[in-house]
Amino acid sequence: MTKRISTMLAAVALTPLAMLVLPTASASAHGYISNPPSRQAQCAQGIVQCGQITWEPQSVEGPKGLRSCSGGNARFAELDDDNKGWVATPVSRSVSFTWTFTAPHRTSNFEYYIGDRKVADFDGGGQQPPNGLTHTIDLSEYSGKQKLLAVWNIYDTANAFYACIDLDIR
Ligand SMILES: [Cu+2]
Repeated sequence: MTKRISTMLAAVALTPLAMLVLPTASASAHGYISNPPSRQAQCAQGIVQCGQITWEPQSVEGPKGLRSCSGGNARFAELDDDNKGWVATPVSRSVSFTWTFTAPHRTSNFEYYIGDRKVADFDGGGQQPPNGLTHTIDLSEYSGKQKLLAVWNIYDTANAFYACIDLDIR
């Protein structure tokens, strides 16, 4: 067999593998709020000791409409535990939230909740968000320790990504 033919055969042999790998890679391309550090960010940074979420803080994906920190994922259930020692970040009453995307999905909108109340909603226009996207929210009606839930609703799937951020509003 010539070298050229064997190279061609190797390329043919690799193609089905690449086709299997690529959709998986794009499906795992998600995001989370990195600053102030969300619960999954605190896991990833080793601020709090956690399980599987430590290695994939961008993967808290679940059906739209949930109001939980884990997005309904049993393997990330510890994110719902308010007594796990999350560090509440001291902030002033105007707070900027920065997203890290491992690759951006087209976006319906971003919602922010404290308790049952929606405190902010940003339209995504069906577009891919820029990495480092930052939303600034007025939280002057709140003070002290608060748990804020951020929801990233995806435009072209039934899913959303969830992140809880523990704040100490001063
Ligand atoms: Cu994704």
